[in-house]
Amino acid sequence: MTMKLTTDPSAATLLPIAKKEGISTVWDRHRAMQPQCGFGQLGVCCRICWKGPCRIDPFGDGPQRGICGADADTIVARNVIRMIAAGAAGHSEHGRHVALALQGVAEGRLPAYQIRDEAKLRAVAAKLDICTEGQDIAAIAAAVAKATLEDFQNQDHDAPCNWIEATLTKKRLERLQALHVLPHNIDAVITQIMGRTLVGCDADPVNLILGGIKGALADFDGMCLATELSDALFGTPSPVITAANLGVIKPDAVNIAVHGHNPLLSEVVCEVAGQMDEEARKAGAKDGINIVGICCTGNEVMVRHGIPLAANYLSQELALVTGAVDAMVVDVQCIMPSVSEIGACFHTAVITTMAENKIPGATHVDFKEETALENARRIVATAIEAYKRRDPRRVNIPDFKQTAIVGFGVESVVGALATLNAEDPLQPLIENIANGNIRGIALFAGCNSTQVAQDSSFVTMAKKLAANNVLMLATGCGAGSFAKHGLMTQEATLEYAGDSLKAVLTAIGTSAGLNGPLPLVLHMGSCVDNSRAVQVAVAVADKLGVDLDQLPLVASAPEAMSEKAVAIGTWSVALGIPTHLGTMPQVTGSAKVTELLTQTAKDLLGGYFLVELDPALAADKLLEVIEERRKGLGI
Ligand code: BF8
Ligand code: SF4
Repeated sequence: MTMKLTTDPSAATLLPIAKKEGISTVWDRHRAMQPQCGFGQLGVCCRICWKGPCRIDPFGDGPQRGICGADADTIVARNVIRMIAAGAAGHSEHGRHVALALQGVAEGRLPAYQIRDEAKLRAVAAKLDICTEGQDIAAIAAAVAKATLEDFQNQDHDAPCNWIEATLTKKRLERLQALHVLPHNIDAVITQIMGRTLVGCDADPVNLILGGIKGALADFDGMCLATELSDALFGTPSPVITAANLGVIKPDAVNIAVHGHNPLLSEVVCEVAGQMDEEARKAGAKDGINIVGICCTGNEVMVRHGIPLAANYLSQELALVTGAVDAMVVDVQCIMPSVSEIGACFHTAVITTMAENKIPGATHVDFKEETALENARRIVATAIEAYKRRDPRRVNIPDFKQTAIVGFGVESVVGALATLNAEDPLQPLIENIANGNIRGIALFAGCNSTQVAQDSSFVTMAKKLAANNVLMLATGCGAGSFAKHGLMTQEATLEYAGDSLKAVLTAIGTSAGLNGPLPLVLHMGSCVDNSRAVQVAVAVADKLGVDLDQLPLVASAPEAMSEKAVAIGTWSVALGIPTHLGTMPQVTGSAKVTELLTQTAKDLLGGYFLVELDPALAADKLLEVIEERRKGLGI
């Protein structure tokens, strides 16, 4: 029974315990929600004005238009682009936060932060065409922050955002410009989507979807700047060996779970926890303080500092059911509101930290960059206090954790390749793609969803693609899935990679000093770090003199659920990447919108959505796409 809900062995162990304790989880609520609304699933329900709600009869017997006259195509298109706007808002707000922090550091206002990677900041400045000669690091930080914040302020419609312009291939920029979908200002583009989808505005599904694509590209811009500026502030990831799954929670430590997305808070919590370790020991925790990660905040601190990952999205509640998490500190996004109630069943302090993200029943510590150290100390002290109330009889930590080698940013991938060819690091990768040792590259991204047994589609697809010699990158909860299931290990490469892929990963890993192959799937970071994968692809495309839609590159979100995934998937398509979805997108009530996204997009952009719920078939289809692309390149 439980194995149908999740394939994560630690989650399967804890579900019966949750049941015994009378705790309802995401899977119980999913069951209680059945049958789910068919109109919503098709995207044909409109709640945009109070004459509604309206819904279109998909069988053609009932209403074919809403009260205002909107048909299924208009309603579906409006709904989906509002999802894109929400996703873009989430990512870019995160990015803005990081950019403002960089500006604060440049002005000497934020003692909790510094530029940890000056080389990265200089590289970013060069990328943005900012002259750094004779400038000190604070001046460079100020200039980079200014150029970044322009992406939220520029009012010239013809001048694309700085980051997107600095990031994509020339051909891609021209193609997007010709379609008028290059964003000039992230905030403005999101606002336009909200404005044009009001009652009585844009009703043309094609025009609406193009507006959505622009919003998705604004999302991409926000992700690029969030990733790169976080690297400058907190360090650029490099390979590190760590562990994943609920077994990383320690019985004799004060366990603090950092959960959400924005590293501004979690970085300081990690630092302060080190300073307060002795206090935890005095409180009786002989292993001191143990920080563990959940969701993308977890991925951020994992790839930068090797902090172990306890859970991806669907098992966040189960971290609390272990009875051994003393504090769950949350910032923004993907935090189930149920965590405060479950925390209250135990001794756990659930602490919200962002003024615009509170949860009833949680303790709120108003986190500000200016007072970050003080805020973090309060959070850690609260965790130590909670630890004293922990009931050891209710502790159930599943004995499951897997080793994970993580931290593959662009720099570390290029660095590893440079050990084979220092003059021309990309050459070994390109050569192996050209000669077919690597058939193609797949980027796994996105969430867990209760529509799929947790992690099962990720793992099934990855094993099949690996056997067919596809190089795999991962971010977000996809990366969490692979880490928890042992696919970010050298052993996994030896066990699952096809012979030629195995040989390439072994050659790179050995020459890079890993004493064996690179892991089977390379962990690039959180969801905003999907931008890292694009950078690798752009570098390869530029070197080959082709555009992204010619590369044997595919993306997949086999268990997607969030509006952020809708935004990411859409920019992936806009960049020319065939993008697989393993959960049903809520657009099928409009044949026109479905056709636009799965077929017309191919002509317009080169990328398109490919929907396949069966993971084994999905892998086959992606392999076909890869072979088709190879043929196009004549390799
Ligand atoms: O940004 S993969 S469930 S945690 S939305 Fe959320 Fe989806 Fe996880 Fe990270 Ni991304
Ligand atoms: Fe109905 Fe039109 Fe109002 Fe939507 S905008 S709820 S379709 S009347």
